[in-house]
Amino acid sequence: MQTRYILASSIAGLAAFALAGCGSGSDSPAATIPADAGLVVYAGPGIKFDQTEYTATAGSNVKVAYENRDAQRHTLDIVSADKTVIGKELAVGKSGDLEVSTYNLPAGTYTLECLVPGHDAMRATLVVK
Ligand SMILES: [Cu+2]
Repeated sequence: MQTRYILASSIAGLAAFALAGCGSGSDSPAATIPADAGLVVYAGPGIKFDQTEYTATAGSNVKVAYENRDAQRHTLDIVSADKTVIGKELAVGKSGDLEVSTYNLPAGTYTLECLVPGHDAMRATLVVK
């Protein structure tokens, strides 16, 4: 499992390098974390996020990036204190997958959740201020 992860990471890294090198203006999905991301969350390795608490700056257009460091599918749902899912659910299917979306995030405390069945342990706190 660990070897597969390292191999997949190396291939993804090479692909990103090759894409950057050729400089084509393709509009394919983001291959790397955007420099202006207001929040970056990694899934795994294992059934967990990379941190138990995250912070972000409040705004109406906060860019959130979610990258998979695990071999299985994970989601990222931003849940407000009243249990409402904010905006789009991000989903990453395999190691190296990256999804990015923007969110309206007023100041407050949120929960980050992976809603894949059996992943109830994938919970983290997001403090937006
Ligand atoms: Cu998960």
